[in-house]
Amino acid sequence: MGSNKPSVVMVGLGYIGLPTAALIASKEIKVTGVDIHQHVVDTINKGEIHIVEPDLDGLVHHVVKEGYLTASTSPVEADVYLIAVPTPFKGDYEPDISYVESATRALLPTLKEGALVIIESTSPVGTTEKMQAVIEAERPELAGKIYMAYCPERVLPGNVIYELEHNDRAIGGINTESTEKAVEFYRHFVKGTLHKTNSKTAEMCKLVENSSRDVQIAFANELSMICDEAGINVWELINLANKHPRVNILQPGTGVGGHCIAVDPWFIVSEFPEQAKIIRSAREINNYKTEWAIEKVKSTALQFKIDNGRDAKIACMGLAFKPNIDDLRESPALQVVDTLVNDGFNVLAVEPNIKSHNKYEIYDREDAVEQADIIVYLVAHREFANSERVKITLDFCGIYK
Ligand code: SAJ
Repeated sequence: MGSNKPSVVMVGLGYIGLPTAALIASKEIKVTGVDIHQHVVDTINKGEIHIVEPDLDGLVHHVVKEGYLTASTSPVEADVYLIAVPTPFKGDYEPDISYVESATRALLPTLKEGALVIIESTSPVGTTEKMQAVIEAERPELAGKIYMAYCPERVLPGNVIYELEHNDRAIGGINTESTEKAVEFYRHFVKGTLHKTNSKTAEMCKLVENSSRDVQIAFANELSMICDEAGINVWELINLANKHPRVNILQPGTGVGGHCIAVDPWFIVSEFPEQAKIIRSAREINNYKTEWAIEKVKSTALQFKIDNGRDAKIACMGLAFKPNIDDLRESPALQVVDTLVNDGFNVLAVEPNIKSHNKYEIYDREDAVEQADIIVYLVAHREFANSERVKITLDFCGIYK
């Protein structure tokens, strides 16, 4: 790596790439951030940001002003290359690694002997070795002369800056030299413990972390539907069961949203369909929980109409994919509202973390409660805590636990 401060290229300036690039740059390491979107590059070069994440704006402003972070649409020569681009899935739940491959190909002209290439994007098992093969096919003279490793991010949206620096990391090289090189690099900016492994194990580790959470949430969601049939308060039940020293059940909700936990398990299922039975069921249960909630709201509204001779006004409390954030992407709560509205129900949307929405008028909490006939709690935002149980209430997220 030459001098003890390497030069760095970060490919992908999204929710992970930008905070990581900024954190590295804050250690007085020169970072070139690369993104295919010109407006992202322009925004960052002005010292501004294009995503919502606490404390990120100040950090980016500082490192751009000090000259440690610059953004560009194409990579430059560097000692270390990091890849943090999206890996979505295709329609049939098959992982799509085309962005990782394009990012790898974009590096090809600038790669030199001794460079270290690290993939951080969530990836199916074997991706790092596949990208090694891509590099060696296009630049055969570099075969065996560059280092490659996989190191997944595991930060929680909303707490990214802190977790980037303090979480432990699993670092897996294509060989032990690569692992060592990558560990040496992360030591510049990570305070958590750096655990050494191989690339395939590190790739699987990321998928397993999110699948584990998905399976645990599915257990809670399954319990909530069983308890509804049995006439048992699931929140009280879980609270009591968790008094056992070796039981720790998570919380049921409207379903599992966000762009990680609802996606990553499919990478395992699609590669290992015969073996991944619990992982697949968990995905299905968590998706079904949202459908189940929608049916509950609809049948309650239809009963209201039978009893009162008019359509119910339904206050939907929360649109975000989890409590106390403003992120509506892949949100089960939004799916409930979208379906109810599409099916002709009369909905008042409440989301204290956003001011406006392109499709829905956002109601003030008190106004919605006053106007509504049915109140549906979809996300346990702190603003909804201690709400009184008035009118007809459906609680999918434990407001009244
Ligand atoms: N949820 C429940 N019940 C629970 C906990 C969560 O229904 O008891 C729901 C949430 O409401 C939300 C979804 O699950 O809809 C996911 O929320 P989350 O807070 O569990 O996770 P994310 O998606 O914000 O972030 C996860 C984290 N992974 C793990 O905790 C194993 C984070 O550390 C990862 O870095 C991130 O995915 C990622 O980028 O992969």
